[in-house]
Amino acid sequence: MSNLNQKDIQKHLTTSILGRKIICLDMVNSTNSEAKSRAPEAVEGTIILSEEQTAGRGRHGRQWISPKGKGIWMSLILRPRINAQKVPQITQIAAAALFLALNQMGIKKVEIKWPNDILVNGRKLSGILTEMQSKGNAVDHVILGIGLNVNMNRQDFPEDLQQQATSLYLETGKVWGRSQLIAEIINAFEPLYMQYVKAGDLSSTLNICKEESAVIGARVLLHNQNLEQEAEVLDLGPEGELIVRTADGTITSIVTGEVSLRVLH
Ligand code: BTX
Repeated sequence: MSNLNQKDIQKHLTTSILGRKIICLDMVNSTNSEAKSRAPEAVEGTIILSEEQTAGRGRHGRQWISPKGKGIWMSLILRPRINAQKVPQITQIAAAALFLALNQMGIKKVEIKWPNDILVNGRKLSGILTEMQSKGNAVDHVILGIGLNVNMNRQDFPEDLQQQATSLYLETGKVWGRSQLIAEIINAFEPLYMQYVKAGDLSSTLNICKEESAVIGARVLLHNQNLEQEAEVLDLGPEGELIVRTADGTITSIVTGEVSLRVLH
């Protein structure tokens, strides 16, 4: 599998702002950390990719397995003029874009597991990590990190993940080129992102996140720090928040942030 380069990715790009500059590296600890340190000098839409991450991160300090050449480990540097409270929705926009891009590439049975995972056949194919730098309420920049398992086989995952995680190779039996896929993700992301940051319009994203949800209608276990609670997921609210009914019948909404959830069967 040849290394990623800017030219091959840009060949497939139809965007006007995102992806004008694409930096392809061999090895970093985390593309999100790399993007954060390059952010002060970077133009909006700069993309950092690495063949390998030695300390890829998920949410709450969790690890993201990122073996060499086998996946898409990328971070976008964004400068939305929005309030800090509006940033979690960028994760939902990325989830909708991933759904569209995978669909476009012919991948079926893709579902969005609120707030930041993409499942195929119930297994995790991709995860999103959105981080930001703000001064008070004003956002300076957002780093949108996306990890997508492309050509990993079972043994590339540690044993405890082998049943929960998947890759495009494992789902389709075919080895995938990464450049077009990267471009399709960015192509799908840009219009949804622009609608949101320019017009405050999240409706297209929400339609996709609702229709393709892995959790709406499901019973889930919510974890919030040390608290665990069972709930039924009813819907997504207008800001992409999760609307749940807890065991005592109370209906509440949960904003992306501290909460993780597991679907109960
Ligand atoms: P998350 O906290 O929702 O998921 C992390 C959990 O997912 C881990 O605890 C583990 O159970 C499982 N996991 C770890 N690696 C993989 C994998 N390769 N495939 C499937 N499941 C896995 C999800 O966080 C957000 C991940 C974002 C990763 C991108 S990669 C580019 C950017 N740089 C960086 O450091 N992180 C982001």
